[in-house]
Amino acid sequence: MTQIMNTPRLKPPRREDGRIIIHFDYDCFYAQVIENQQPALKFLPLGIKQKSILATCNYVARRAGVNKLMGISDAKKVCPELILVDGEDLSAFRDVSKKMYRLLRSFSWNRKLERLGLDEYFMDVTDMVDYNVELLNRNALDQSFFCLSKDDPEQGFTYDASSVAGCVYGSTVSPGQDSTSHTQYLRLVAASHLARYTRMQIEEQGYTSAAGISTNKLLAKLVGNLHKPRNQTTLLAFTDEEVWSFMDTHQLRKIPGIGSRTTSILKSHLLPPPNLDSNDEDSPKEALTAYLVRTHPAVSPSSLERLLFAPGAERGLGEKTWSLLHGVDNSAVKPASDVPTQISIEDTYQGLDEPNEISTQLKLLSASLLRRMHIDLVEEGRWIAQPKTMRLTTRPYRRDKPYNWNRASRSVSLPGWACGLGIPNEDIALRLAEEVLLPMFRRLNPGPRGWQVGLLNVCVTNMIIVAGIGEGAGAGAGGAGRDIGDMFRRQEDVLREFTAYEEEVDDEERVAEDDGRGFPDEVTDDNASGKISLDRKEEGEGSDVEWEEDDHDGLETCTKCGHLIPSFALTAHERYHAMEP
Ligand code: DCP
Ligand code: MG
Ligand code: MG
Repeated sequence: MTQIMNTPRLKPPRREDGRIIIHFDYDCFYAQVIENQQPALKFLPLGIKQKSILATCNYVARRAGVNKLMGISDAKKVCPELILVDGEDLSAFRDVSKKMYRLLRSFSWNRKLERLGLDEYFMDVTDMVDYNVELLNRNALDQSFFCLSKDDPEQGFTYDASSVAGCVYGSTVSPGQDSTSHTQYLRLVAASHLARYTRMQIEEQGYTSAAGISTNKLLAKLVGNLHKPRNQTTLLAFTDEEVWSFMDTHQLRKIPGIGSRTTSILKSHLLPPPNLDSNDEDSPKEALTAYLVRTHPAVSPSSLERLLFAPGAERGLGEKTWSLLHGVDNSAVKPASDVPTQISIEDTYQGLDEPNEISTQLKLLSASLLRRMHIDLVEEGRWIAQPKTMRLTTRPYRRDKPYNWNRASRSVSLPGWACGLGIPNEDIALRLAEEVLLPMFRRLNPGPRGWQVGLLNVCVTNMIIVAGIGEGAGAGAGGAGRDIGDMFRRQEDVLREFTAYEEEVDDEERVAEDDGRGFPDEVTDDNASGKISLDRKEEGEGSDVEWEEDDHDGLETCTKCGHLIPSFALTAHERYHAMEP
């Protein structure tokens, strides 16, 4: 869809295009993991089931009319021969995700490689691209060589630098040699070939993927969605207008970083009231495009700030939304790390009210958290990082209230024995549930009963890198986590969780079991224990959850500087003040 460009009423945000970023997203990720375990399934329609819905399905099933996040009964109606495999245990998916991450990391020079959810990665390839564009012989572009190592000039691949590898969105004619855009074009071309080469390497490991190539994370992710599966798209947009026209085609809700709250506020302000006689959800009245918001006479960074304001809401949300609408996203690709910033496990219930039910669930959650801690944080029998804080979050079950209604959390220091090795995990899990989680639960939910618990989330965070091991950010700088520089880097990691693009792979767990958005979902009885299942998950969730507006639960005001700090980061924050001269 082409939009007529209006002369901007307001100064548009400044766009930086100095970086080149590739976004990778695996095709039907969970389904591919299962197919690799049972290759016969590759040619049959396959759905991965979580409670009553499909977390994903393979492309054979998609061709038969099945969609991601469809209810199982609907999917079976559309495709009776659909094979269902249970996908509630995420361990296999996590393992593959980790392996692929390490493979991609081996290509990166600057180690700027960020994982988003389990199946997406951003890679900042600016340094590799600029080095290779510098080497180009502009008279023989079709016979170029892409160097993958500065030290070994033979390591790399030949490519045709006169044309983009894969699909293109935007100008189909390459800018002439004399044009100012020519070098930028060559940079994007080189990156498109690097993306293709990397995707081929991943295919050798048995996984197909899609990629997007552009100058920031937002544009790379969006453009990569255009040609899936097993394909890639490069955004050739050299002017502001070209970038805006790409952004304008998107539904507001599809823009990472613009959450459901923002969308619903803007819908209610900018769209005419819905026609109550019409049940058509997709009627044009429901559609709010980026174009409509960007060009609306009432919309400006300050009006957005006012509209989106809520107590405790992220500051600068108006400016941020305004920037995203213009395709501007200056957020950095975070450096690679082996250590997640937090690990959390949660489950949802239809109102737990019995002390023994709570205790049973806390024991189950504690055991699976401990299993995950061992998978992610223990290597060769040693901890590569140890969490220092444990947090419990609860929320009562109320169908008529928003998702986060009355959500409350408490954090405590994680006792040292929780990271004991050589003690059976079951014993530690039991002790954690009884000595740490239950007392926290009682403080969060005073009173003998009547709590009607709808959610329990157990999380460990505030990771301290164990000296000498680990190669990622914040690792290896000095003695037993006492090195000051190391400590600051760690703190940065902890506080980083509050940026719009949180690296929280672990939130995938939450999404797998709970919608994670700001609005309640329809729930149905799943089994007698009071657990619930979700009927509906929104398309595009999961890995996208990190791009949501921040969830401001559990924030505490620092008594020294007045900043709102997440409770789990408070210890690190206080250490920071203690270090000040
Ligand atoms: N996922 C989930 N719940 C969601 C969204 C995703 O459990 N609400 C899981 C299942 C997916 C994986 O995360 O396999 C990756 O999500 P994607 O949105 O990238 O979906 P796929 O990789 O399955 O499909 P596509 O080929 O469209 O990328
Ligand atoms: Mg995917
Ligand atoms: Mg994905």
